[in-house]
Amino acid sequence: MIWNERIECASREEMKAIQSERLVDTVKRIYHNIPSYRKKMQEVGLVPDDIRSVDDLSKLPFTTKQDLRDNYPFGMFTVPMSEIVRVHASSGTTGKPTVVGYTRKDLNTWAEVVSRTLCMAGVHRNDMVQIAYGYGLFTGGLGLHYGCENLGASVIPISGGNTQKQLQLMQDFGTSVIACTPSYALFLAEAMADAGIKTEDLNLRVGIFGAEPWTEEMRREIENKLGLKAIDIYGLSEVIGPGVSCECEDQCGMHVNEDHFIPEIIHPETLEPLPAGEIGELVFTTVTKEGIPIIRYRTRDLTRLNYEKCSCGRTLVRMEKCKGRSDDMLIIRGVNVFPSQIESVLLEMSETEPHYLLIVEREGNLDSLKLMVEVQEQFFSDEVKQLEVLRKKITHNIQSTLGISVNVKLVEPKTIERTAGKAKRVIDNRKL
Ligand code: DLL
Repeated sequence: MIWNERIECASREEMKAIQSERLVDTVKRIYHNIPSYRKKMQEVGLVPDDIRSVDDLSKLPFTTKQDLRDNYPFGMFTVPMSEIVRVHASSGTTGKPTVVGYTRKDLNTWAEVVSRTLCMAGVHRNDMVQIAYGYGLFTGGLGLHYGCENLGASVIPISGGNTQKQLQLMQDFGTSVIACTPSYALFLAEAMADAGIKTEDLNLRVGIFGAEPWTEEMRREIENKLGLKAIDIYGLSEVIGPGVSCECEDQCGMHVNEDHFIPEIIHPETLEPLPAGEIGELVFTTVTKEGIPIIRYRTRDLTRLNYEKCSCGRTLVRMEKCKGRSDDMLIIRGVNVFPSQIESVLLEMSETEPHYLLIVEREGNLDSLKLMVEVQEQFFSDEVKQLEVLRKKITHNIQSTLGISVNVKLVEPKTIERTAGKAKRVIDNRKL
């Protein structure tokens, strides 16, 4: 089923009843099949019968990326390998990748939640969807792929990169939906401008952008440059992949598919659950997965939840755009800095491009932050004085918004490395 009114517009009581029944079953399966999680429950004196409804969720121990690494590769799977029909893996910045496995039923669930999200975003069976997320171990490409097919749309499985080909197919095939990371969307826009292609030459209507944090300013920029509605889609491989949540056409928060994935917000340090509306770390419990069900997975993503009914009519809880991660937050001389805040400052200025790199160094005991940012072609002049004025302006704007001083270096357009996947925005050279 694609548009599922019974679930997407359920009352809170109805949703809690569905979640509770599924949670009780999941906890039993995990307890009996995953020794490491059973041990965690035993350590806090819990048995499966103690969990009777979602109200008991907060009694359960958390799961982290480290748990998946410690059980690498398949130690967290709850079914025999003969039941697993697909594996994906997420590359971490350190250590071994985290591996996840899907049964046939899991793949069906995944296709269903992705098609549900596409439907929310206004995609339909007459659309031509160009999937420029990477295909492979990353969940982006194949996750979107099967969701689109399930919806009945036409899929162009081009994968990431190969920008000229992307533009060619967009024109020749009349692509109406593009799915890729928001940073790649900007890169495509840049390549379009270089090739003299205008938005009117294309048939784009919707963009399904996710897999990395992006700001409202970036949304506006992408919408203007590509001539489409930019929709935020969220997910993580440990939970299922893309399709955990997604914005509807009203673009006011991402509806979580909470009949499958129960969200909670916790304080990232005390780990206590926070009341609805407060910003904290997002935690997910899957309640329908078979291959690798997961309990209270700490995503490290910072956001807040809104349980009010949406203007679109859906009651599925909404999560706000991610504010960054509890672990990519930089602390520069005591000030918490999110790369997205710097991005917002840059995007408010007409002279800069949204391509930047933050480099953190430690000299003695002092942290310093360097920002390399691309200047728009027309502002990049050989006149040192003009560039110095711009450099001072950026430094000032960041100082007044974030309260930190930053050493700004202006670079020519297109000198910061582009990727077809997730953009790397921070290099932290501190040995902390
Ligand atoms: O990035 C799955 C995905 C693919 C989502 C395509 C959306 C589109 P992982 O590689 O496991 O999975 O990375 C998950 O990426 O914990 C967030 O930090 C970040 N992330 C994903 N979507 C968003 C988003 C895929 N819309 C990690 N906004 C997550 C902000 C996002 N961050």
